Amino acid sequence: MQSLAIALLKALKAHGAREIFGIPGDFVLPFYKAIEDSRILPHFELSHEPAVGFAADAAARYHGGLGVAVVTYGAGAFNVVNPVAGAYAERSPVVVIAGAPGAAERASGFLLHHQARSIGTQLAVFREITCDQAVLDDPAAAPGEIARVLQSARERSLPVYIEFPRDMVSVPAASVPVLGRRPTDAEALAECAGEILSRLAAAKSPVIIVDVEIRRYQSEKRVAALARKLGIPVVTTFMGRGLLADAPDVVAGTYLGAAGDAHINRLVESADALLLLGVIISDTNFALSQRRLDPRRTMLAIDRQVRVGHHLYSDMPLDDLVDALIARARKTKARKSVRRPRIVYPRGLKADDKPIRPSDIAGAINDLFDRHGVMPMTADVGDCLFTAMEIENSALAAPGYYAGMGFGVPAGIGVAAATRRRPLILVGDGAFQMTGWEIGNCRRYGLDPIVVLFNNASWEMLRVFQPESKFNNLDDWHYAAIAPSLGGHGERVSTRAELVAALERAVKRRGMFSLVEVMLPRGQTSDTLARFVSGFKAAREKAARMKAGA
Ligand code: S1T
Ligand code: MG
Repeated sequence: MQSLAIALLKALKAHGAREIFGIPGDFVLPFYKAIEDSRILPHFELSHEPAVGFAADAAARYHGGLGVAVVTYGAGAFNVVNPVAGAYAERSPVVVIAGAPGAAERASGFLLHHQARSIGTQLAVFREITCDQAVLDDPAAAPGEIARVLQSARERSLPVYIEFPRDMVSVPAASVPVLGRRPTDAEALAECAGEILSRLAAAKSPVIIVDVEIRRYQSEKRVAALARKLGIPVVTTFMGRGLLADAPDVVAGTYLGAAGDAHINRLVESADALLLLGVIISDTNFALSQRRLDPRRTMLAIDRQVRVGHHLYSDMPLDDLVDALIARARKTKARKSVRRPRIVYPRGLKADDKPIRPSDIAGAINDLFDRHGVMPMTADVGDCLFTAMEIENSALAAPGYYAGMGFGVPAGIGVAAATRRRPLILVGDGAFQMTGWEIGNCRRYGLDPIVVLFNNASWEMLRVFQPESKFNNLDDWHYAAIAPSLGGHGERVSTRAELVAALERAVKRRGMFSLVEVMLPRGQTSDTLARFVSGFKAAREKAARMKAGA
């Protein structure tokens, strides 16, 4: 009979895991040995557990399966808390498998190394940032526990936690069943779809807004088909940027409220019916709206619930809902009143000796993609994420809602390892100082991402909100000069001509990572971030005036 470790690995694969990211430790060494010896899933070790979490998260976002992070007890597991919290916030199904002490150690009477307050503290912490948990301390129950937890990860598209005591790894275990999808109530589904369609049919200028869940439930193509059939334009949220990249005919752009394109703003805020599919109602998505979301004109499907006006339908999977809408929708010509605006992205960057502005980077990348094809992208928090809004709508993984720094480079490694495609990574110098060094792991896995590092020697996003603070001044670490010792190629650029040439050389250079370090002046931001900041400041002043006038 197989060991519990093998049963778990086979179950991960059967539920959609394609690879494992991890860092072993003594409490997880026996399981890690099974990972390496069994070769059931490819595995990639990184240098610090935050990167393990970010890589697993990004892999899941790109391949649509489960991300897997394997860490040791305590010191390793607590290191992965922040990326898992971000995965929870942004609905990415990461399976955390953490080693733990065995039964005999727990009964030893010792305080165990890596233990925090108590041996159970680790489970208590992960209960807060995962939707389901299992402790594999009973060989008979373990297969059923694993099946339940992995189904939760798939159904909810949220992280889950599996604690694997090291004395259980080799115990004989039955296979883990794959629990079938729970059926959706057909009558409720029909009623819900019918109500949504009648509201859309009665509207003069409806709009569909999409966000991350349409990717998490592999529904992008179906949403595009629905939009075409209904003749309704689609916009993405800030967080949903990059969705429907293969359906440019239906996507009008990204809704950024006051910070975004005026056409898109008008399209959304003048709409008399909004269908929000998989949309996280967060401040980063809607704080700059100039017209609050009105429940009477809004229909929201997220986290297996659908709210239509004041009606609530529960246990309604997004993919089933979209299928039901497509099946019942009557083909409708695009409503004349909704002119689908086209956003003009910066292109044709002049390769001259002018200094580089952040928005020039977007123009250079749009030109690069036009010449050599679009690359999957990851972005970190900082102005690089706002600059990404100026790059043609292409696949992007970025912490647009949770906004935790450090995501960009490890996520790019995760995407490269998971998809064997070559990602373009956008990262600021502050974020690179956190996890950018993981780029040194590319050589051993034969990965060759392109990294565009926005070096303004500054925490510029903080400076725009608090310009008087000196602590935003970072030192210049000369990142390009370090690249060769990490196994890659680095090039520092200061003019637009140098930027264009360096990107061209990078795209032609294969077999090692290419780091293009773009020197930017402090105090300068992308056009999009500048609009975001003025939008936030105006909203804050308006709130202060209302409070004063109250
Ligand atoms: N720590 C972590 C893990 N995530 C964060 N988001 C922050 C701190 C706060 C924070 C920002 S933006 C920012 C910090 C420190 C500076 C980013 O600097 P850099 O990467 O160089 O990018 P840029 O210079 O383009 O701003 C957000 C507001 O919370
Ligand atoms: Mg910076």
